[in-house]
Amino acid sequence: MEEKVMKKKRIFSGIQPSGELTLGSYMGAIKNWVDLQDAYECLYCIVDMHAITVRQDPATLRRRSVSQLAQYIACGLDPKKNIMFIQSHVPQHAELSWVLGCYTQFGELSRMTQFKAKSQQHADNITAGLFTYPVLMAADILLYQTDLVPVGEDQRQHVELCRDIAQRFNGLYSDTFTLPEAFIPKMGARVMSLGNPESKMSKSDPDGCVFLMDSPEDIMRKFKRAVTDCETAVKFDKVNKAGISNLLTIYCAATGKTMQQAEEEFAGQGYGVFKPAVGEAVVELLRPIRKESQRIMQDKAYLEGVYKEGADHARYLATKTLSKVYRKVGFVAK
Ligand code: AQP
Repeated sequence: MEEKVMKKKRIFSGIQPSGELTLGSYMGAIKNWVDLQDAYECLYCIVDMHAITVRQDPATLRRRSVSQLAQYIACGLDPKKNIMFIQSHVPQHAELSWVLGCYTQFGELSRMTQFKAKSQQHADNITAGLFTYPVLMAADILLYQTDLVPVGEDQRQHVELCRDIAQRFNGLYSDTFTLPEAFIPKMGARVMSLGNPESKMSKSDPDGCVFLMDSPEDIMRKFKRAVTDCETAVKFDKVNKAGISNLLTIYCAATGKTMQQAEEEFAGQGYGVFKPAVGEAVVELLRPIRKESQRIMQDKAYLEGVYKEGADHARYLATKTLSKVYRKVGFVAK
């Protein structure tokens, strides 16, 4: 019997080089990217155009964009299997974003929780780019006819909006875009700040945040200082024990243990034993990533080859979708 060759489904995801990569972005996104790279055709992007929605120092942004690629590879993403590129190298992202912006309502964008949070955080610089960020994100995803978007919980709302925009466009002009689904991990979907377990671990909050490139000493210090509560039991209870629950989640995601196994392991032991144990698990998780990343960063020519080849491939795919969109909305062919 003839075997049917199934086309692999496609994945797109990206992270802004607006700061160093964090344990949150690793557990919420990159770890899953690595797990999915064999079963899917994957595009993993460094979304520098998103990063400038808040002020960046140009030299730092340039350096971070390249070191983020080195860290992606060090985390286990294989450039031979995945298309890895820098967003601004593929101008079709900006072009599709303009078109999709004309099919997105002001009211929809006003409801985005990330916009509300970031416009409070950057009250002196609330730009149109910050407001239309989700439209650019929709363009990133739809440009590649993406099936699956592996992201942390905080990005779910943006993926939902992307689906709404795609559905609206498809409804007006017949099927143009694949409708993407968010892929949110079971463990680590929302890693919380070590300093304030009520808020998300973010690269813009260095005190509560563990960076992939942190030294073992820094990691241990951050975990020993992590905010907990005045009880002693190591138990998962998100409402009453937010700090301990966060540390348990990090421990499970770092070691692959279940919540029950982790609770049993630390039963009867105080936080003085538990907190350093979580720190050590994270140190061991990140040790090879840090070492490999430092090694790859020495080879600038290799990194340049990866992002240039990635952008060539991405542009080829993106052009197909963009031409279709331009035709459908009524632009005259070149
Ligand atoms: N704390 C987190 N827990 C789980 N997943 C997380 N992600 C980020 N933080 C956590 C996921 O990682 C990807 C990073 O996306 P991003 O850097 O482009 O956007 P972000 O969510 O705005 O990142 P930060 O760290 O919060 O940046 P700042 O401080 O600049 O606002 C996404 O898939 C996200 O879900």
